[in-house]
Amino acid sequence: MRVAEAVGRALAEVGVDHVFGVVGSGNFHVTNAMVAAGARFVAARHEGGAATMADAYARMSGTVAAVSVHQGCGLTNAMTGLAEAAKSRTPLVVLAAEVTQPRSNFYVDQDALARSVGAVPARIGSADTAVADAVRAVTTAVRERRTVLLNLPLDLQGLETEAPAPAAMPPPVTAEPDEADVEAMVDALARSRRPVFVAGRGARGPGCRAALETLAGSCGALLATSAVAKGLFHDNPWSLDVSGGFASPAAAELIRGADLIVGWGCALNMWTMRHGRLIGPEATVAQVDVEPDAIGAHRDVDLGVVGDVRATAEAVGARVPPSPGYRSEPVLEEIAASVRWRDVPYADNGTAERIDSRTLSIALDDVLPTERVIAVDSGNFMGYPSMFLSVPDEWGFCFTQAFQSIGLGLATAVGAALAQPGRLPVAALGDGGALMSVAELETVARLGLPMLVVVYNDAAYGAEVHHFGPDGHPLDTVRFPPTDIAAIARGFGFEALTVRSEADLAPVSTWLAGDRATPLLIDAKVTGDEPSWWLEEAFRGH
Ligand SMILES: Cc1ncc(C[n+]2csc(CCOP(=O)(O)OP(=O)(O)O)c2C)c(N)n1
Ligand SMILES: [Mg+2]
Repeated sequence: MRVAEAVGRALAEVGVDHVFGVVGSGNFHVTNAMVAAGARFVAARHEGGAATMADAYARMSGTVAAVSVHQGCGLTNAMTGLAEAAKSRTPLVVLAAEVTQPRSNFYVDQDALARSVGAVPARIGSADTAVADAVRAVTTAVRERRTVLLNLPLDLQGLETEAPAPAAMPPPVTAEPDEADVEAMVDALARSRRPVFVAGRGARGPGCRAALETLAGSCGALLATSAVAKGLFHDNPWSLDVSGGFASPAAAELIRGADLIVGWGCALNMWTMRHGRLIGPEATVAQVDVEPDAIGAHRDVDLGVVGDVRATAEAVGARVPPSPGYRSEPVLEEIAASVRWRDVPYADNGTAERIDSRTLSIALDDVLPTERVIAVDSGNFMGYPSMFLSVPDEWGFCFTQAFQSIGLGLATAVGAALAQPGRLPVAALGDGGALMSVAELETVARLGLPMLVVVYNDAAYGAEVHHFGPDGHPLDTVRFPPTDIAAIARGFGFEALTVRSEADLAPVSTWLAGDRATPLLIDAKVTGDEPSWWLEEAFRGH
């Protein structure tokens, strides 16, 4: 068997069952070998799309995924999505063909590219070690939660190899917390009268939700998440939804009232903590993370516990003395009445030509089925779909914003849709991000995904308009003539609507009631005269 074939087969055999990519000569054989061994190949129309589809697939399935790209330019096209994945510690294996002759047109220093975005460079070193090298790349991706670039040198790909059966991956290791740290956390919780838990990406693992809810129930903690873990405590009556810039005024006030904030698998970064403004002057801050380097990386913490979220929550839960803590009847009532953004009164700023983004989002929240998975692009608009559309659990929200890139939302929705096929996938995009990634509309239509794409179209890079407009700067570089995105979508095979008022949304119900064999795009002409609340908040922080 040839090296390329042996590598592809080994990857599929150790469990990489989805591979996203754009196939060229250099990755043709390895990709086909994965397909022959049972993996599903998803053709994207741009490698940037492929990388983000794989990232979202891995996040929303809780597994590892692969990206397959051509040498050089295939990899450079994927780099923005790979930076996002690497920063988010998504387990990904990127199969990249590689030329080793510096005079080749395709030459680029692929190791340097990987390192520059925080991915781990790896390589098939020889025909003899090919399978072991491939399995090692998957092991690193899964065990260390890394994005691994596995280079496949072209001059090795055609060599013969024995292709031994791949070794099984070593079993996962649970990071048990230190006894003394558990004791310190028990003490901190026992002393606290108003604890708030903020759960992050590290709390999305098996059993974490139950362990945290049980512990929070014992010590009377209120529950919140970072944006990437939105949905984790969805139906818990003590849930404040997302902490940080996205939080509603009532949620922010309750978090600010905490005397102890515990980040569980959560960086407690400037977004989640509003540059520290959600931490009251008297509050103690604790953080639990499997990685020692993560503790205190974004802010000083009074107590750091190195350990797995579930193992730590269970160990602490076994000893913490029961207390009502922050939980009282008035707090429960306040959460029920005013934590959801859609319950916060607002003055609708819609016109005959344009719909208010809040009105649009609330109307969609009412009509869309509960079983949904929402992917959100970047921009001024992003808070509306993130906070006005509810999601059933942590598998219902995919937030690829670690690199703050626009243009990743649509591909995110594709990966999420494939990982959660029982749910309605919703891609919420700005017009800027939608047009940047427009090629993947073809992928959505070709795959027959039952997707709803909502474009919050203000004919502008609204984030920039609101950033610079108030200071009187010229805005011609960030404003655009109107674009008929509905017509563009029809060209790709979508059904499409132009929406200027709530009444224009009526056909959405008809589409939902049908077989959804054709995806639907809503080109919502939204008002663009006000910055969203979270953007204003973010500017204040800088
Ligand atoms: C790849 C990339 N390029 C540029 C930016 C800077 N940027 C941030 S938001 C934004 C505007 C996005 O416009 P749109 O998608 O229409 O959303 P809106 O802000 O109008 O709601 C831009 C250009 C970025 N974050 N990422
Ligand atoms: Mg816009």
